[in-house]
Amino acid sequence: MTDLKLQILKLKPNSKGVLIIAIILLIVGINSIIYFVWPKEKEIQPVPSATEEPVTALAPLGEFEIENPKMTIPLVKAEIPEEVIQLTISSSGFEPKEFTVKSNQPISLTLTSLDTGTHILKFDNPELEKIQIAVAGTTRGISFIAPEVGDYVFYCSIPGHRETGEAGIMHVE
Ligand SMILES: [Cu+2]
Repeated sequence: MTDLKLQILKLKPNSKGVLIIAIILLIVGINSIIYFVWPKEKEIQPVPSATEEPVTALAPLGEFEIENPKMTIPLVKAEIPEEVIQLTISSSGFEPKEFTVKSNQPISLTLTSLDTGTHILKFDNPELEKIQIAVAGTTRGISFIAPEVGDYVFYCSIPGHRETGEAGIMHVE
């Protein structure tokens, strides 16, 4: 009997010890999860936004950034694809003065100046403020997504040019 009591007495501190060890292991385990897993998730989160690539579309003049259309370098007129809407400009105005495109489709415009003066094609609509082609005896182009259905007035922004007839209308249908 005394031997059994001694054994129980010996056991009790042992089982307490096991419980304490188990609690310590549990705390260490939870801390490890918080330390190793949580910060990693936080580090991963900003990565996609930092490497986000601009959304592009394909137009007759090639790939372009939808949110940031840019005027091309000077182009060789003979190499411009057929699907491109080609305008000319001189002191007597744009030619053609009107053209039609389809809404929400990628389109390309080129502008060729027939004289040596500078001409800059711009649109009245603030939605199209990024669409500009500046030429001086050259041909340049720009690609963009055609806006909603409607008529959009374009003009030459060199002072005095609009007043002498350098203006036209882009019909979007
Ligand atoms: Cu002009």
